[in-house]
Amino acid sequence: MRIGVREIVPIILLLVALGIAFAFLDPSAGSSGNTTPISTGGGVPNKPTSTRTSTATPKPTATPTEAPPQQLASPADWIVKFVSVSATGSERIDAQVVLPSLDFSYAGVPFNDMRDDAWKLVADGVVDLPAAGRYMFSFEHDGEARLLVDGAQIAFEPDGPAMQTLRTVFQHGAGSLSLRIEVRDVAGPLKLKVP
Ligand SMILES: [Ca+2]
Repeated sequence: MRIGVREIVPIILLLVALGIAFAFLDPSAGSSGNTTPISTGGGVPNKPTSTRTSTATPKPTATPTEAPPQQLASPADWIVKFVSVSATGSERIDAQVVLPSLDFSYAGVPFNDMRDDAWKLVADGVVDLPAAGRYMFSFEHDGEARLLVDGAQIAFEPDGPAMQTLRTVFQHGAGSLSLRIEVRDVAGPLKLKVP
């Protein structure tokens, strides 16, 4: 069977028509199409994609989590105890005083009836936190130092040859926070300062 021009021309026309129809019907071909209506149609499904990009920005939410900790406010009052510690570890409160700030420096004993390198300062304060978060607290000390929050020890620093800064960061909920600083005289002077 011979295929003549009369048969080929309708076939080509049919193929061209099918090709044009396919280009309009297939949305995936729209991006490659040059006609205006198709490129406009292709632009519409792009918008949800860009919306997803903006929706997928919980990064600002993640940034506050990594924000620097807040400086813990100092308690309005400190209850300071001078505590004798015996060789067996038993403790006796020799004096107690309420002070607005802490700045101590003792080359020897604070009272004559106490023994050198056998006593400690215990300072208690309460801070009311307006919000939960990460808080930073630091104090300077010479002597063996501990920091307790709500009765639990969260930081310890042994005695050193000079004044040191014990710095700690911790998480705490809103509300009342009990702070306790302990500095024990183990050798040399005892110093404590809360900036
Ligand atoms: Ca000492």
